[in-house]
Amino acid sequence: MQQLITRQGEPIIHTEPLTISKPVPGITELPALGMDADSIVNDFRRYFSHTLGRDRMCLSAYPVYTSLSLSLRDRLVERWKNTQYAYEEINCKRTYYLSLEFLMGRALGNAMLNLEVDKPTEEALRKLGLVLEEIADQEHDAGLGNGGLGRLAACFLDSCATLQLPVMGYGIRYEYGMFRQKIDNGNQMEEPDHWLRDGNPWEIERPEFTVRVKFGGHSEFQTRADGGLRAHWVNFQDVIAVPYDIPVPGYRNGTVNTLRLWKSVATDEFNLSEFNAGSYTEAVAAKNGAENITMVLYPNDASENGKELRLRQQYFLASASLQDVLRKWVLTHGAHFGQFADKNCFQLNDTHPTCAVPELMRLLMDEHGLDWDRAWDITRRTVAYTNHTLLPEALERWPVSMFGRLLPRLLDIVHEINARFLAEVAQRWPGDADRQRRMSIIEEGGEPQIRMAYLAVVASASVNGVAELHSHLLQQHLFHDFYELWPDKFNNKTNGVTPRRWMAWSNPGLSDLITRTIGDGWVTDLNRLKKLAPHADNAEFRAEWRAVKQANKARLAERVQRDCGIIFDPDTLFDVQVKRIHEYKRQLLNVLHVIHLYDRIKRGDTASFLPRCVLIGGKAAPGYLIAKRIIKLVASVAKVINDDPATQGLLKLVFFPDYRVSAMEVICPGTDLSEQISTAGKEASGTGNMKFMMNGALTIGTLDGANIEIREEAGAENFFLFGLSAEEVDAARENYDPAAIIADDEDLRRVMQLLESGHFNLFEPGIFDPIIHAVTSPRDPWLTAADFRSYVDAQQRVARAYRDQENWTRMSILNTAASGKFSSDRTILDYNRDIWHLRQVPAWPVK
Ligand code: 26Q
Repeated sequence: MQQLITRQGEPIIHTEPLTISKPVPGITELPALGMDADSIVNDFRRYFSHTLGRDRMCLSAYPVYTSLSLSLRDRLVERWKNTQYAYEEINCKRTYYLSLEFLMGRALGNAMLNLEVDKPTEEALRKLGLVLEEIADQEHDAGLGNGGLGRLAACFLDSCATLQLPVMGYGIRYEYGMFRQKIDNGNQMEEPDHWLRDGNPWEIERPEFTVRVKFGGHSEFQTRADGGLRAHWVNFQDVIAVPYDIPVPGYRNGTVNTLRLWKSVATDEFNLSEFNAGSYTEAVAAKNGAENITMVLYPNDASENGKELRLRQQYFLASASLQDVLRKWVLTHGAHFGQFADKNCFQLNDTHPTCAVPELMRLLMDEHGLDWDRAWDITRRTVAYTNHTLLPEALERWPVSMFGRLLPRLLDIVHEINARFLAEVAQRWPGDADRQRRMSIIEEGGEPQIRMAYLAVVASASVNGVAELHSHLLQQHLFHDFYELWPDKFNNKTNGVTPRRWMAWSNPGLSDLITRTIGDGWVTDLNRLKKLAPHADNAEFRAEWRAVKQANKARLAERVQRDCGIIFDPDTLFDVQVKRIHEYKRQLLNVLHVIHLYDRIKRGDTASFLPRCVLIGGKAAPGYLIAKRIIKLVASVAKVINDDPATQGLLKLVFFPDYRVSAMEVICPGTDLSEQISTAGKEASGTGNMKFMMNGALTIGTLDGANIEIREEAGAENFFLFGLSAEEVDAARENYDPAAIIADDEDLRRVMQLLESGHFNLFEPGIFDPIIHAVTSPRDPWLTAADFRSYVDAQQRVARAYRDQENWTRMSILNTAASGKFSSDRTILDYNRDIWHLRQVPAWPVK
């Protein structure tokens, strides 16, 4: 990477904000804004005509979207201030959710719903002669995340605001979010997602809270008056972090919390030596080095290890956020840190922000003068860590050499943490050198590496997994040594999703029916959905439930026709798998089943054939070649099936391009069957599984992640279970023989023969060989062949069940009724009860 441009000690040119000498309360005094249609119309007109300067001839829809968004944002800002005043007034404890990803999706509909101006806004648009769907469709998804982990952070923010908890999100304002996926001849093509190009009406820049983040240089030590050492980070290069705030409204409760995203900017300083040497353009061009830190989201959902720019992003987020928190602390408490740990908590969303551990130590010691023991006590009491994966290839490690070059002072601190920790291990298990080696934060042997997960565990007051099985496996395998040392640190927090976006907003038909039946309390108390269960026996209610699903399927079918050019018949079973493309998630198993159905049709075995439409969607990491080949396979099989007259009315398959949050809002309500078919023990939780369940889809799934809890809640009779358990998976690997399994199973044999014959790739011979090889290899980690028979049998049970529409509808209702546990409100209340211990603080009313 380019050298960053500033050097310590060089002149600073206007980076310090101008301030007014004292507060001027009068400048914020305004009457409360009306929440009725006419007030919204007025504000809309002013923004459109005056602020944006558009006239009646304007035919572009984006300024219309912007004007409406700014009108609603004003109403959020009123409540935002009153929320912050309430928090400041009582000086409450706060939690900071640190995450490299916040997959927020669109904000307009969410603001309408949570502010309770959905009806007035629709009326306002009617008066203006505008159509909501068209305007809402203008908004670029805020795609600042890869998948589950990023969307979880977004659902958590919604729940925290709804529960009136003082929680703030800290993240990165990527210039380019998750790439847009185009499918060209079945191949994934990535296009940059320049989501900010047309402006983002939901963000407010706060240059007054700019901070500096240092990189490079080295440490020097000075003896303090008390004889201790004080470290100085010298010869660094620095980058400016500018915060942008995004309002996060709670559900109809006056609370608006904050998501603060950092953008990196070069300092205004120039490298004067280069400047004076006449290298003006080089000095200016070097700004790129600083500005590219927040340029682009890494599009891998399993870590792409060792990329220096990624480490820069991680430290940039951690340092800027901690400096921001400490600035606020010093403002009200001065240099007294005695209460700090009682008032602050940092929740790490996976290991990605784990630089926060040594950075908090550094700031407390080097900038605020605390000694090691006090700083360590504060760190260990304030930091908590959530793990999201067991896959060894996804565990973050940084080469000590790179870490030390970029963050020399932090490496000193990591070494010291490790030395003290290993002394503790030696105390507990004297002479157990192997255990010391196993548990060391620094992995030796070969290039020494920092194990970020171990650093997070050692420094945290709490370590949690994201579903019962996952947390259990963390304790028994990945962190077993640590669990023996500190059993009380470990706990489970089963994931959840917000029912506001995933039911109330995206499925208004179902929401209305539910509200008419059991009242509207379910939106913030999802366990009330249990009251739907008795209505499953009511034929009239079932008919209404079915009509809603039918309308949602019609909406999804329209979308499939628009985006894939294929006609889905809403009278068939809609069978859906949408998630990142990954071998462990086994989209391949799904395709093998579809090929099997096609084979049945071709050989005339259609006597009891249930017509179905299969939709598969998701993005592959750009460098994950086998995942991209799986997409190609789906597209190729789809082409053969959809073009073959024999499948007419029986079978369709599509690969749905550019799967994202706003697409899920249409897909989820229109789904009958939710595919959750990962190799057991590999999917930490899954959260799409929960969204489908709430919307009345039935699940076909393995005993993996939160599927286990979904089945427990729904009842085994309302869930299509198949496949090996996590324990059986481990045992099966011993002498796994896929060739024998294929030879013994006529259906699988015929499927593999079709694949091997090149039937789906007539003009591209050999392209699926890597896939065939993966399935037939005795070393296939995902045991695809092992679960094929059991999966096909479960799909047969699905088909039988679906043919009995009355009973299917019953099961659908019972799934929704049992989905209360999977509200992120429940998850957040669990985090708060066991880890954060925050008070719920109502916002000041808007008067
Ligand atoms: C790390 C380093 C470098 C580049 C990228 C990454 C990286 C980025 C994102 C690693 C992992 C992720 C995302 C992981 C993720 O989404 N995990 C999912 O988290 C969900 C929420 O807990 C779970 O439901 C899923 O089971 C889990 O796969």
